[in-house]
Amino acid sequence: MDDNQSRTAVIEDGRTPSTRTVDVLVVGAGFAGLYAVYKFRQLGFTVRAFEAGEAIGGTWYWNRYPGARCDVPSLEYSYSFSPELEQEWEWSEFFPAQDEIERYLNYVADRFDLRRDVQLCTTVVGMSFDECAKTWHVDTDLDDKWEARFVVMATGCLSVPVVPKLEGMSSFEGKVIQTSRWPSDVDLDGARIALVGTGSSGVQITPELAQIAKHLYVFQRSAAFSWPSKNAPMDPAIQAAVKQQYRDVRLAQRSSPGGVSGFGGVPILDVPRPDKRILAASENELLDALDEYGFGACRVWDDVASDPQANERAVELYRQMVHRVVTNTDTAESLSPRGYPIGCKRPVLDNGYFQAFNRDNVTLIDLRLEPIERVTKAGIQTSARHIEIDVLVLATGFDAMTGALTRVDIRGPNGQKLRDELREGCIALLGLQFSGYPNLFTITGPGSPSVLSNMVPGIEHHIEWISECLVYLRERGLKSIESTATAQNEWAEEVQRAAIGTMYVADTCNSWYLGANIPGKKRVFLPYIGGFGRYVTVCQEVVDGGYAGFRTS
Ligand code: N01
Repeated sequence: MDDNQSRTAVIEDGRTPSTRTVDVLVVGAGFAGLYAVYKFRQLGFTVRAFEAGEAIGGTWYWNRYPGARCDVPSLEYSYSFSPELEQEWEWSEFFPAQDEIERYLNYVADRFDLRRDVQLCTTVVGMSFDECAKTWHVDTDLDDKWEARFVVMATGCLSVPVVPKLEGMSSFEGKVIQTSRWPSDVDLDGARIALVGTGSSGVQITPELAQIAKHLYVFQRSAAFSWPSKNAPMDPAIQAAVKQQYRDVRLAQRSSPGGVSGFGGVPILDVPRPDKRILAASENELLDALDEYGFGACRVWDDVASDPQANERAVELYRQMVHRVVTNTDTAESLSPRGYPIGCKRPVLDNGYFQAFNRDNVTLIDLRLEPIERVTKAGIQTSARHIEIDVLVLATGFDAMTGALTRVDIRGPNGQKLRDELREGCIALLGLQFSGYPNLFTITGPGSPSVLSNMVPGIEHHIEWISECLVYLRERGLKSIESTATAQNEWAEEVQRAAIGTMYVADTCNSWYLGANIPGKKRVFLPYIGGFGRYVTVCQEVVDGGYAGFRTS
């Protein structure tokens, strides 16, 4: 890179220049943004990360609601870039809770002196590409201006919350809290709480709120498929064994479908067995499976993931299990999923979700039977009754995978807006770069395995791929790289093709993977389901082919 100028232009002496310049500008300071700072700096690039939050951590800073927990084993949901870090950090549980992950990320930030290149409380609002200078002009909400040869959007897949438009909400005199913007200082002991939403966040928070609320009302639009997490305190022997073989663990992650090695002996979920077909099973076999596997009984059959009839039989098994656990028959019936298959939405892992409905202070409101009419100043009016509450908790999801990109006004060389193309269902080449937007990279963007795999190895892989690419450009005196429209379209077709035949795209499936929770968002399957290992191979082939599908200049 010819930019001696850009290496020195970050003014640290208190003067405020009109425009400040770095080689790589990173948006976000969660798992991805922090590693980006580390990696680009290590390679000699100047780097600056902007983070909207008051602290680092991304997802694990914002989602501090009671019960927030990762559904990937801690020993695998961790950085691999530093063998020393791997040895130093001790995980206390198999599935880490939010506060432990947040502590880990803060430890990493200090351990590698990352904070000096992270600017908190700063939202990137827009950017445009200067074709002549091959540079991005970036604006923040602080009105300062930055120039960067490269921009890396480390903005997360689930970072822009959806707030439902409930009539009368502004008149409510109690507290409204989103799970994804949970305040650190709220005390809900003895409160009457309404919870709207029963996806992963709603399911995780339910048993926690049940323990502290005077009364908890759970407003459910669709019943969730959730499985007991089987979380447990970390077994020190397992932790020590994994630490001894971390290099093998990491290699196995990068060649596995889901970015998880399976080392570490964590009992995750019961998995399909090639010899078991639910359509061939007798009623007695089904009952035996329920006795043996509980909620996992619906998952052990080989035909459930691909055959809609088999899937419906598995759903019926799941419903039977709900009725076994939940004592009130009407509540159990409402909590029994209907109308969409297992494997359509992200599986939820819980810690006592269904059991919470057996408590006297928990009531399920089935919105299919009793819709919300409006929020009042003292509570919620449904079609059947008025429910007085002190607090309204919204666990209503995210504008997934593209929301954080559409929120920023990103304009390419001809003034075209990325948000317009995303609305049309545009998918990035390898989930890494959009045609027409040179030198702009997305971490775990639409078209990457991302949310279908372990995010941390995915993030590390992307940042390493990008940094190798930047070094490639620097060594050849090249100033820009951009995916071609042809390669991008071919990849977008591959992403859709890979999902065909799965329950993710079944006619009856409406999920955030498909953008179905956002009115007007085009129905496109956004993540790549072909497997993380296969994806890593494809990315390497692109590099080996001299960045095949990309144009450099
Ligand atoms: O969001 P969701 P989430 N009125 O979209 C309901 C990750 N995550 O935050 O299904 C009434 O899944 C909506 O109803 P319906 C994980 O990848 C991981 O829970 O659309 N209800 C649904 O029940 C996860 O998949 C972890 O009918 C309304 C809920 O709100 C992803 O984040 C923990 C409504 C939204 O569920 C998103 O999970 C937490 C309305 N107007 C999150 N609008 C772990 O690692 C929406 N809903 C374990």
